[in-house]
Amino acid sequence: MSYFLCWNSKVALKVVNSVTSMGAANTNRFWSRYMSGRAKKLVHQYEYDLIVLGGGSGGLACAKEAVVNGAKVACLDYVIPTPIGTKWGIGGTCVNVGCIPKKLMHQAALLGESIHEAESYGWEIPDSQKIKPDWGKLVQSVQNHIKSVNWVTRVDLRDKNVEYVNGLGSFVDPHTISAKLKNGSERLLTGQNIVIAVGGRPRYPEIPGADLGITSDDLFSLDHAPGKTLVVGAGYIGLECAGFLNGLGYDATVMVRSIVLRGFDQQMANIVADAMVERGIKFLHKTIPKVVCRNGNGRYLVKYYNTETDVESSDEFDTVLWAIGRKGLVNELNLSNVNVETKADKIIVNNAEETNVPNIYAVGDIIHGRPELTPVAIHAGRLLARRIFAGSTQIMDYTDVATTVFSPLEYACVGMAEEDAIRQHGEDNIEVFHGFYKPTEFFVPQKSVRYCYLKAVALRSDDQKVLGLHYIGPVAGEVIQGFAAAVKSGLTMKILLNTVGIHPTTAEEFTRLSITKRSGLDPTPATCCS
Ligand code: FAD
Ligand code: NA7
Repeated sequence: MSYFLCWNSKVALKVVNSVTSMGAANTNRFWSRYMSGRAKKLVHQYEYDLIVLGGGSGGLACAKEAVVNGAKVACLDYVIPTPIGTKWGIGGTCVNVGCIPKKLMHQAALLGESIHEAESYGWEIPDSQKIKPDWGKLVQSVQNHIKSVNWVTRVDLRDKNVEYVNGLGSFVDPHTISAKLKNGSERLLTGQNIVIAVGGRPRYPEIPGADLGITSDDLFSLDHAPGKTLVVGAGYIGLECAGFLNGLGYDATVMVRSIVLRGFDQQMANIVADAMVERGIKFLHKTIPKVVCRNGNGRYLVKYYNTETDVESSDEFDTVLWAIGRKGLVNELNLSNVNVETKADKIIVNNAEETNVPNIYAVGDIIHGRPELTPVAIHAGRLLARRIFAGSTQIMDYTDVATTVFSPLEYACVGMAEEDAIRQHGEDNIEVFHGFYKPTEFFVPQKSVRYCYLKAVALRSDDQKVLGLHYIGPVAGEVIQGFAAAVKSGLTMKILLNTVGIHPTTAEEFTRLSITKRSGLDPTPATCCS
């Protein structure tokens, strides 16, 4: 019994209660099975019940939840500076160089648009044509917010009794972590359980002059205005960065290697790109960079190659931004000391986020084959802590995760892309309801409604279960979040079309979807209320 009493009292109580209600033979069988399995993980023969490597979205959520469930926890976080020396505080990618600064810059760009729209609504704005953003001031405001979040995060960890170690963690053995501290010294920590939540960092291409470009890790704290910018990569991050740079008044070009927004519904992806072109963002399709070099005038000359036409061209830019995907930070972990299996710079886990080594787990961007999103990392981290320390059996459900691309005209979706639904169920078994729509607030300033479009991908069977919802338009994330809960609850077209809308909103358009693609009818409405 003393074996059990030394760990988390809540778990101990549950186990002891269930054991005392068994017969003797069953009890012995229970002990041996339990000891060789989960209970073994909770013995206090190490300094910590849990060591978390990485103080980002997933790591912090897991560490804090573990403490709530009685564990003694240390969380290591360390940021390796970018090639141009940018570094940041605790909180990980989302807070420092991801979602948060991105959303703030997106908002700054939208506000610029709103200033001009405001005139048409009667606001008197002196010299509105001369309005331009102050990049330095914007960066300062964004960084001030980030610093305040860093500070609150540290206080929160202290209040919750998570020991924060500002050190780069690597494995010595499955229960021992070496932390390389800022002053160059090393500290060894031992833990019963280890969670790897080290996330990823942007990739650089393997071309001459790649080091002359920056990445999203540098952009949000750049000490000078980016000017004319080439964004290489047409994924989520590339489009978002090009979008807000253009909105802030900088010339932006997106270089697309193959397709735009791989992994997303391609009809929607192309509408997003068309809407960006309408705003003046340039796209170099089927193009790859060859070399970047410094020009005498302080700008960068980029030579690039069109893989379809075999034509090589070049142009000068003030900034080259690599947005060609992210690499999991496995190299620094010394995984060879513990033989944790990896694939393409990511860690392989099963559906319970367990690696092939029994006491080592992984969550967040570092795991292979899962969405790289903050709420995914947070939810998975929390559930993992509950499974390790509170006897929970709930596993993370990675299906129907909603997301938003914060392109100038935003795109949000939940569930399946149309092409994936067709691939999985066959074209004859899928019904796609779609429509263009006209946001009321776009009429007065005569904003383009050309690309405001939405669709529902459903099964064609009787109840027409909704497989995916896709929306391009204002405040897309806010629109889709609630529908995501409905999709997760088994939404059907019948329920959706029986839902009374809120007028006048853009979200209500989902409740008015009446035209199917199969019908061939024109999905363009005559008025805002048709
Ligand atoms: P991270 O947040 O990356 O945290 C890992 C931490 O571990 C980092 O602090 C890292 O420095 C540290 N670390 C690494 N190695 C070690 C080590 N060996 N020892 C100690 N510490 C280590 N997601 C959304 O949901 N919505 C968005 O709008 C969104 N926008 C994004 C915009 C951009 C530009 C980027 C880059 C990402 C965006 N994301 C967005 C993705 C989101 O930021 C990530 O999915 C999320 O941060 C992943 O969390 P994580 O805990 O797995 O890793
Ligand atoms: P993504 O979504 O992987 O997109 C990377 C983009 O970069 C994509 O368009 C790629 O084209 C392109 N790419 C990749 N390698 C190269 C090279 N070498 N040269 C030119 N273009 C290249 O990554 P993101 O960084 O946008 O987003 C990652 C996640 O972070 C995202 O899921 C969010 O959740 C947050 P391809 O389609 O492969 O031809």
